[in-house]
Amino acid sequence: MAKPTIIAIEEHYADPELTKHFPPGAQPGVLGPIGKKIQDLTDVRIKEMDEAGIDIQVLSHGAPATQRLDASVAVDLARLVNDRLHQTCQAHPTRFAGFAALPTADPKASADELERTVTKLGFKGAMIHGLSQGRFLDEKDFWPIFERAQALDVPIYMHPAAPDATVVERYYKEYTKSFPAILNAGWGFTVETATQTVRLVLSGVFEAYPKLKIIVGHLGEGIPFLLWRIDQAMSRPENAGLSFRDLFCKHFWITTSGNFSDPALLCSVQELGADRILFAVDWPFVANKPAVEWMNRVPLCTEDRVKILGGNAKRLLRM
Ligand code: GRE
Ligand code: ZN
Repeated sequence: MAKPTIIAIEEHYADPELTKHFPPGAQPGVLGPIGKKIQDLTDVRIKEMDEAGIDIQVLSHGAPATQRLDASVAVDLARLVNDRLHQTCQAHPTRFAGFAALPTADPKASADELERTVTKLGFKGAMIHGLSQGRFLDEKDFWPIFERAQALDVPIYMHPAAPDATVVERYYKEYTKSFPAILNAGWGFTVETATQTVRLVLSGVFEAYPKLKIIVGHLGEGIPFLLWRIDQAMSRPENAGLSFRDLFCKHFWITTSGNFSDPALLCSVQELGADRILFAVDWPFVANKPAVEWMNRVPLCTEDRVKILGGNAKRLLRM
């Protein structure tokens, strides 16, 4: 059988024009060996893609991108950063595609920037990282972004970012020194993004925008495993109201980023179906090769494996 096309869709880069606006320590990935890789857009990146057999990376800025910046800075900066990402994609059109950074402090400007990057630059959607200046995405002020995403028929990728400072203080501080990853990949990212997911479903945004598409990484941030219990506790079917499971399964796509677990994948396939699962690595925080090697031995039929590796991305992102 011919090698299936492999498209990885949560693959980060860092633009120095943006990272210089981060407070020190706000992005775990800009220092050290990972920092070197995340800023590389050609050499190590393409070499490591080739070594693993990854054909295309859909590039997104690393967390927290423009989510913690004031509108006075973020609107122009997002435009600049997206234009620079577009240049990278144009230099390697067979290897890279892009997700936009949005200046969420200004929701209307974010909707306009989403439209500009999709219609003029060929971007595949946008990625939003955690809270926007402390505010949850389900607040109605942000709905113009979802309205435009639906109109353009592109997904919004809800990526984690570090928990709010009050959460760090109350829930994690005793362990952050010995286990800094408790704030990100180890636990904090998961809780943060699962919470945003639950809030989004409860908010009514999917009733308002019935064709809205949302992507979450890390095999759904635990939601597939917990779906029965969440649905049992919070659905309101008695008056034709919310069915949590129906809304989640209708509006969400999940990726394999940084979570190469057979039991978690099989649970996700059972809840959402193989059409809703897309391959991602989370490079450079996670290595490419183990991700592809894992996919090559997952206990799924070839047809499903090929869909997850690239077929579903081709359809969802129109590639
Ligand atoms: C990320 O995906 O953005 C990320 C971090 C820090 C640690 C792990 C990780 O920013 O996946
Ligand atoms: Zn990531």
